[in-house]
Amino acid sequence: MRRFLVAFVLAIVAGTALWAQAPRIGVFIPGVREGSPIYDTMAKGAERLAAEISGASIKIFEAGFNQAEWEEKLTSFVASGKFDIVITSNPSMPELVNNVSKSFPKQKFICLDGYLPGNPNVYSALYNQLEQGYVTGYLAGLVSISGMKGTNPDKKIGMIIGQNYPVMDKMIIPGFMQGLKAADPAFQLDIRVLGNWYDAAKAADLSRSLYAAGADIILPICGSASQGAVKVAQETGKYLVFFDDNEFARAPDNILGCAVLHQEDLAYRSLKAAIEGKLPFGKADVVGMKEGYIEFLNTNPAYIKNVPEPIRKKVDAAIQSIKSGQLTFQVPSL
Ligand code: RBF
Repeated sequence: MRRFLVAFVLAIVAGTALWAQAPRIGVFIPGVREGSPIYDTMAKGAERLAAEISGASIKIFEAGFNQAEWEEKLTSFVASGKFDIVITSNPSMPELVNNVSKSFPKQKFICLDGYLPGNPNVYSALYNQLEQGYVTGYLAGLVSISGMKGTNPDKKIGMIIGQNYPVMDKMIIPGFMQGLKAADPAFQLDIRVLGNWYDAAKAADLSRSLYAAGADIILPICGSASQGAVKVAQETGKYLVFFDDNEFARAPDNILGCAVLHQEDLAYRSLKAAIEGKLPFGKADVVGMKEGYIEFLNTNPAYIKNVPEPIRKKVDAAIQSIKSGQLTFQVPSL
């Protein structure tokens, strides 16, 4: 009887786990890990989990900046048959994952920073970047009109983006714009498109031209090219706000605020759930401030030093109304 019970319990445990053997995790980076925190943190989350499971293996593959090659590279990655689960990230990946999934119907995927409901082999999670944009824009607008050192009377804020894509055009930019307008409806957003995610020299040129045109604060969303924006902000005594990661250390006097994505935790938790047989494949989640996956770093010492208290209080109030559900942002169809 006892032996039967043990066997029964073991069978249940094995049945709930997705795989009988130690998990083999594949991390597909559509770009380069270095200099892009959104990819680096995904890889870190996967590494953290793999380190906790005895026998687990992990391979991190960087597909590089040529987007035309990604689908073929993802196909080879999957065709190797070496992975129980493949995790990737960015809003263009769901479509590629969906295509590759048709040829490899046994392969499970996790797609972060993307939205794809309905494929039974894919779990995806999209950040509500309307919220992230709103808080960052609100801060930028309030500082820009504050008259503090480094600002000017022009109601103009700059943005440098790697490229246009639906999440950028329908969520990040509109959210940021809405935040700016909440500070003052007269604000204008001057957006420059870099055309890639690595050219720091060109990002520096675009920053100089934005500051010269009257922007006092820039939001760079351009991967490792943001190094150029950091350099110019420091040279000119102007400001930056950041997405994705805690970037204060890169320019503690020039970075006003960081609205981070907890991508490491999302990668760790979704992989862990997949391995335990608990991840709802086929589902697409939307996560934001309430769920704890978007956070504005309002207690960072650099933020407290750089931003006057009355502005911080207004920003805190905005964060509170988002977290309490008083201020909501409907995710558009992408
Ligand atoms: N963000 C990066 O930081 N580095 C990249 O190399 C990068 N490449 C991207 C490529 C494509 C096709 C798309 C759609 C987005 C890319 N992003 C990249 C942006 C990223 O997904 C995210 O929107 C921003 O980091 C803002 O959170």
